[in-house]
Amino acid sequence: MSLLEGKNIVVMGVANDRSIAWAIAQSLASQGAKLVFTYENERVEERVRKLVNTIPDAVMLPCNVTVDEDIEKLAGSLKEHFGALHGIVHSIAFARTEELEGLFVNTSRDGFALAHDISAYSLVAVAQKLYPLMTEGGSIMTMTYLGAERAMKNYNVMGVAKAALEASVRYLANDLGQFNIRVNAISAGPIRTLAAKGIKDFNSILKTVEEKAPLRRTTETAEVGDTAMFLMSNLSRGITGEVIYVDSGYHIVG
Ligand code: 0WD
Repeated sequence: MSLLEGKNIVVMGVANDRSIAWAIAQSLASQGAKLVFTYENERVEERVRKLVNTIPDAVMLPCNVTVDEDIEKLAGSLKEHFGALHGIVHSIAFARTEELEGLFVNTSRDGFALAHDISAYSLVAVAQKLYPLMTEGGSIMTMTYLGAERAMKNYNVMGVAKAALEASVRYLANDLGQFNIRVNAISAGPIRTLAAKGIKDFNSILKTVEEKAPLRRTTETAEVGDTAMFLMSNLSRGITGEVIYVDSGYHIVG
């Protein structure tokens, strides 16, 4: 039995084959979901195309989440392509490298705004424009990190943006529940991806997890992928407004 047979899902945030969104896509495809991928711009287009071509019937559409018209166009294209939409995977974040080291107190006004726009508001913008396509109910998920709840070294403005993202998940869940649309986040342990390259001392963060996490190992993208698949499926039908940890249990001890 395929858990996602007949489900149409848009996956946002594949930058390369290490992206968490790519592992999520693999899990979703393995359960029979029909996928549309969005990519930020021409810079990543060819790299993403090579990946997307390995998934039968998958389609690619451009969408920079800071541009409202891009999201509106995406809504139109998804309606044409799918008719009804059942799932949204939001796996997007950005902050300037110089704001991801040193003291949080030095965060600039525009750096703060940029990080919040791309990493938190974009979920609201995407949900706003796409939920009308979820006429048969749906599941929306995003990616967060423990730095939303704790002051963690170097995570800085991204931690504050993730706190806004997690609060947005709760408000969106409360708004959209009446349409049988669920909204959740996965809080992943640290994983070496392009985005993680921006975080200073990332190696020592990984080492601490290996030493202290109950499972004594770091998180693999496939583990996040399988939890995302659960969240997109009917198995999670009673769960909304939740943050689910896929972090080898680190948050209970760290
Ligand atoms: O340790 C980690 N890697 C963790 C990541 C632990 C816990 C959570 N996360 C989160 C990230 O904060 C992010 O929300 O998971 C999500 C995915 O991150 P990732 O897979 O680690 O990173 P990456 O492969 O870089 O994907 C993020 C992508 C961007 O990549 P680059 O590196 O090119 O900025 O988000 C996309 C872009 O593809 N992105 C955008 N997409 C559309 N419009 C935009 C934008 N304006 N900006 C960034």
